[in-house]
Amino acid sequence: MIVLKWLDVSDEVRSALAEAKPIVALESTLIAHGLPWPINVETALKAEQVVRHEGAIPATIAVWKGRPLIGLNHEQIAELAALPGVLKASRRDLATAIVQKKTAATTVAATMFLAHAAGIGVFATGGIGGAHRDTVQPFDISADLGELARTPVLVVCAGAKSILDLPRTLEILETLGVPVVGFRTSTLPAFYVRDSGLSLAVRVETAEEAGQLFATHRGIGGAGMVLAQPIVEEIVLSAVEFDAALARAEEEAVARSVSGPAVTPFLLAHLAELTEGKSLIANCALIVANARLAAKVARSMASQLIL
Ligand code: PSU
Ligand code: MN
Repeated sequence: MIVLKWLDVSDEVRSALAEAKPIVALESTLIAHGLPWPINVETALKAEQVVRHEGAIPATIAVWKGRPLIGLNHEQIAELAALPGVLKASRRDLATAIVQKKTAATTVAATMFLAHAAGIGVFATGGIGGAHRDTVQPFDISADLGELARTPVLVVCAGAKSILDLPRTLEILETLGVPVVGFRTSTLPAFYVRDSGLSLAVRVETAEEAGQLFATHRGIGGAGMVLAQPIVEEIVLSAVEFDAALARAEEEAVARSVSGPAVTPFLLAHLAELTEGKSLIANCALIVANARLAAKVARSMASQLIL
């Protein structure tokens, strides 16, 4: 393994890397900004637990007091979850967090970047960022998309929230050469909602197939790939219920001129209020389910020698 001077790797993750054990990276923006306390810490620990249960090693990633850290311990996760005003670091913010010795939660983009720097190829989250709707945030396109175009990490998620402009997000991913693979679905899942109605070019039925596809994409010089798994049926929000809540949250965001990295956390917090917590239950369940699937894919990749 390459040991980088600017990157700390926990002992457990370090030995898992050395022994080529399956590892799943987990992000921290959803802990610090995506979910409220204490649901955030419970969800983060549950995600780690299911990864272990599937026989892989979890590596929750953040910047800890100015040091990018691969593999936060439970105390650090709990501290991050309760810390007010944590920086939300995308890729552009990592150097700032290091220089200013800040503790920062990492987005999908920053987590992919750090996971790859440490030698980890599989990553689970709730939803990726994307292109925001023109009515709310024109020109706001998440750095997650650009990172997927250049960093060879598999991102297991429940698609993206329909707070985003999903058709545009999917088009951008296509332009950037990022495969978006449906896990037992032929359409893009939309986070709380199982089906966005947008067709995907490829679907797989098993974790092994997903692992083989990603290994091949990477092996031929491709970069990131999205594996999108729909939320389980029992806790899905109805599209009508969700759309109404979203419309109100968006109006609020426009009225208060919320912009930049604050947009997603603002919309999420308002959705939770407007759906009386239902969006939160759904959010946690899908994060845990994605962690489980990512662990299965990581395990299958560790046991196969593809390309
Ligand atoms: N989508 C969610 N919940 C989240 C995020 C996205 O449903 O918490 C977080 C992820 O960390 C993602 C980031 O990478 O928001 C995207 O932020 P931005 O649009 O500012 O790039
Ligand atoms: Mn943005």
